[in-house]
Amino acid sequence: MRYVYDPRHLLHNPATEVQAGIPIPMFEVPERAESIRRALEADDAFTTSDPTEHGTEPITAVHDPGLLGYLESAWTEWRRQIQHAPAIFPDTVLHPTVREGMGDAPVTRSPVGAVGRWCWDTMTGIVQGTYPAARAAVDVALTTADLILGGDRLAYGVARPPGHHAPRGSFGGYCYFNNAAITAEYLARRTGGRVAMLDVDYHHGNGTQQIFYEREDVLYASLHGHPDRAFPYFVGFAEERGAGAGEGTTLNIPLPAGCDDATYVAHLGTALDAIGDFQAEVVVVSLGIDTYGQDPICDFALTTPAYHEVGALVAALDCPVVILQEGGYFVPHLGENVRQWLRGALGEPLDLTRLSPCGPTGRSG
Ligand code: OKP
Ligand code: ZN
Repeated sequence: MRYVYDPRHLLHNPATEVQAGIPIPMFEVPERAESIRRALEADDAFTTSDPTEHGTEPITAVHDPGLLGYLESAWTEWRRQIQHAPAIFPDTVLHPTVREGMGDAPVTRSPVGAVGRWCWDTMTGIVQGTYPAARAAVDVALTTADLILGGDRLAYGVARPPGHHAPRGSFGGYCYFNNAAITAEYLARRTGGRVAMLDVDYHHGNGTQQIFYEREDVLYASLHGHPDRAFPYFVGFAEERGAGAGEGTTLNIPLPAGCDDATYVAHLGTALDAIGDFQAEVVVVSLGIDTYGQDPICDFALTTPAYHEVGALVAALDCPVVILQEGGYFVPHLGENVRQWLRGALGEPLDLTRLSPCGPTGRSG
């Protein structure tokens, strides 16, 4: 299997995120993608490819051009006025009720106001290298799609920063551009056919759901921690099934805490049946490994063999598959779990010999 990797992800490295008002070390760290790269490099079943530049057109096919423009100039504008803050975070967010009944807010000239206009949480900081890294992640994703358009049946992209929380017109949830949604739109246009998206990250991909909510030709199916208890809290309920022409093309499967391998695979069957019935030209997988039992910020109980099985079940759809990285925060086993998922998809045997035993947190390296 070919996979696409770009070292520019290393440029995106905010030191902290703010959770429940408390600044803590960032969970979404550069070492995540490095751990994946190393695991794949050490296995002959995988060969690396460099991304190619795809420009901004595929991004604005999905996102508000204002979001692209903001992210492009955010660091320079912030630095011009604010020298003491190491990363850009909002302190005042454009909550929808603030201007209820009063129309849109004028464009703000304040860099602190601007980030509150485009960002909806306190966990998605911007540093100098965030924009080039986020652009590189989109190129990684689109180049992975190109491998499929060129005839490969399976291809994987080490997309970092991740993307599935970014809606059309804002960013959040460690995500800036929605790599998977941009890729699905690109594939829909190139093939002229239907695209199915399977989101197996622990978190609901609210951005992807929002972008395709009214689309008949793009199916979004997600298994995730129930939003009653899990980020992103406000989206991802089973009752959300799409709207307008897209009625029935959104499938949410929210799951309880402690979800184990057997429970997960049983529910995956529901999503795979829907994807099979949809008769897509291509499947785009948002691959999160934060469903892992040792993940430091999530509450599922999956083990490594489950990833191998899930990869095999997705490949059994017998449809070309673009696999793009989203989350996964237990860094010591992240690369190995991704490798097993992809080996399952390839029909290669499960290989647990490279999983080192290690401590209880994702921070140990
Ligand atoms: C990105 B991806 C809320 C904590 C949630 C942000 C999680 C972003 C996950 N109290 N933190 O889907 O893995
Ligand atoms: Zn996640």
